[in-house]
Amino acid sequence: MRLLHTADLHLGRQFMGLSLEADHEYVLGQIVDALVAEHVDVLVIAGDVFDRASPPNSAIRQFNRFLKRVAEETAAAVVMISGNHDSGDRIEAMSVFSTASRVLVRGIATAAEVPLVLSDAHGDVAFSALSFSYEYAAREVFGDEGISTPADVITAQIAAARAYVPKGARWVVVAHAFVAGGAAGETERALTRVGGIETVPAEVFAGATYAALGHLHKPQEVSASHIRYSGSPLAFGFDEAGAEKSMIIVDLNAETVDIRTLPFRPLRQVRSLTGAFADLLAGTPSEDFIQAILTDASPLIDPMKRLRVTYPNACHLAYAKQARAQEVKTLGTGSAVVTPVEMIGDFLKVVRGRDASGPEMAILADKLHVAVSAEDRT
Ligand SMILES: [Mn+2]
Repeated sequence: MRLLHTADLHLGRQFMGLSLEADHEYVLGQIVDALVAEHVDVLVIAGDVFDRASPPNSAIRQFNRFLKRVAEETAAAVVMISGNHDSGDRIEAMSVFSTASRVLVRGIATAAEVPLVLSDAHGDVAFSALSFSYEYAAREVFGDEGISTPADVITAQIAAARAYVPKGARWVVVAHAFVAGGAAGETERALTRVGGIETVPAEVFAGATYAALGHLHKPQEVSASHIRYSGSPLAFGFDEAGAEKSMIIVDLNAETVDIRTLPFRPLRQVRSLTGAFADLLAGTPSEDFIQAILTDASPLIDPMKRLRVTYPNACHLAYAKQARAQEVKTLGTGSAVVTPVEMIGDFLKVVRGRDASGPEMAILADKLHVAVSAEDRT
């Protein structure tokens, strides 16, 4: 049986104020194409379908069009859960009249975690869809006041799911969680509302043939090759500039699991360009999302406006000098023995790129001495 695993679509999201609708349309089309070309049996979407609990209507219509294409143009079953950005009730609404033999949509956690069971020549495969749930909601669902962390929530969901897995069946667990050891970027939102430990140990997935995870936006396996994040189809921040995004094709064989990735082709890439302003202006014009790091020594007049002539979707600009100056914030914090003179010397070095001269240091020491003496007198 062949799965296509994706997650973190975040439909309705913007990139620094710029609409991603066309970019989403492009990758959703690639998912449909892959379902057809790869003869996929089950499409798995592991949460964060939408970017917000109340996404714009355009995003809802976009997802409806996508599901309609999956239903009409492919033979794939669909297993889908809510993520922490979704409204669980909104996702749950899609399950009400869905075809029970082909679709499992879970927006709200349930104590009756009945899987979708499909079969092939090797036997049954059970799909448990563990929707994202906050602790307070899970306490009510499971009647357990002891649930106080995301790990407690998943543990309760897994126990509920395991009870319904047919004996001898291969077991796919779909979840939206932060598994310990995974690498987060800058665009994931914390899973706990009041702080505290948000990670879940990989051991909770013991017994699963494959764990299809959502939440972390970078594609990665965590602790074992069958416990995996597909990552988001699009880069949502400059921390992922140049990173390749992909969907996962999983073949569940009789005893083994084969995993490979299919790269997404982005409509517009996310890129970071470093260089002198004049060189960047002379670069190849591009519709990509651009962050420009200028190496020019002094600030320029209205650089963003001029940059957008070449890069209409340039959306962030910084001076390398400033980026370097930000490092000064950490100066001296690692060591308790930095003297005021040394600290100012470090500051001058970071700002100007060279050490303070001997005479400068002498002036500094003198002025500091005067200032400290004046303080002592008051
Ligand atoms: Mn997400």
